[in-house]
Amino acid sequence: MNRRKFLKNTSKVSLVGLISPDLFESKKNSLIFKKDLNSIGSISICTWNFSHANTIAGDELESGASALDGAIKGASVEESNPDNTTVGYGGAPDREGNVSLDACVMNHLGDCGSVVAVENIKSVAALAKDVMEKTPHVMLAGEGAEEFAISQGYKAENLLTQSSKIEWNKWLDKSKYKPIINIENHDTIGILCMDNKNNFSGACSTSGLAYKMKGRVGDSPIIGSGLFIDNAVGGAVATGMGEEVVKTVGSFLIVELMRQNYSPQKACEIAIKRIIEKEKGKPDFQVAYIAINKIGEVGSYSIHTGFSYCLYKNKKNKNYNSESYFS
Ligand code: SD4
Repeated sequence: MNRRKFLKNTSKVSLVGLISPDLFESKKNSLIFKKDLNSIGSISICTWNFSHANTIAGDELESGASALDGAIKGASVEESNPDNTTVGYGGAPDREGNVSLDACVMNHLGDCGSVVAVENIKSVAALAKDVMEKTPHVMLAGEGAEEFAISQGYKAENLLTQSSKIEWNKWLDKSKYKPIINIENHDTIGILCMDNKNNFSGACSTSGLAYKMKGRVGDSPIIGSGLFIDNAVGGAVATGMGEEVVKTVGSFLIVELMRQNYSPQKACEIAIKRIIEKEKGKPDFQVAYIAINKIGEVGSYSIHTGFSYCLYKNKKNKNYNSESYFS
């Protein structure tokens, strides 16, 4: 990021409460960086208490990996985790018992890739990167995405674990279609990384709603909704009820707010309030966002309590409870 340009932009609005005093000081009406951007170091932030995934991503960045490779490495931990029933292998299936996955990635150049409703391939964040880098397209869906994966050497495997099958069979007893994401049933991994060149990338990977309609796709693979990166500003990623994130283009909104010098925290709060205003009441679904800006500040906010995120900074990972609109 061009430092002069950033400072010029930041001086256009009142900065009270928006920009961290740790990083800037005010001298003769102009803002001076207290720190060099290089001293910020590698940062990884991810949804939920995926400490292992976030530590793997952070360590990867520390060893010199690009932000994109760090984010994909982190996402792949949860994609391979059979106990995470909202991502990858072991993800809850649709109503008919098919596990179908959605993912996207976006890099510091503003390039992006996405795969939707993919079956039998677990590493969908990496697959989204391959769509971005090896095809002239942004998004591949369903069988086409799976065929592309096989052509790239990905292994086809059954993603329905025994325990996910048991849970699905229990659901089939009543098979009540209530497509809702609340605090108990979501665990999508959204991860934002800043590497040692101060470049950003992100990844978002999910199996979506448990027992969804066949073909249903949420926000997670939709650039601007589930994830958005602008290297001059920062990035944001979402988890929760995807339909509501799509309707408000949440991640793009947050990045645009940060462009106007709102802090990541404030930007996440405004994006959540946008959903609440639209709902005119207390929604029974959960949505949560995390965000990071160019100077390494992070934010997170959710509709309801229960959301947490991991932050890897200075070679250490920590899990934090997010603030929420309703307590
Ligand atoms: C979706 N946003 O498909 C995803 C689900 C999610 O944790 O975040 N689950 O709507």
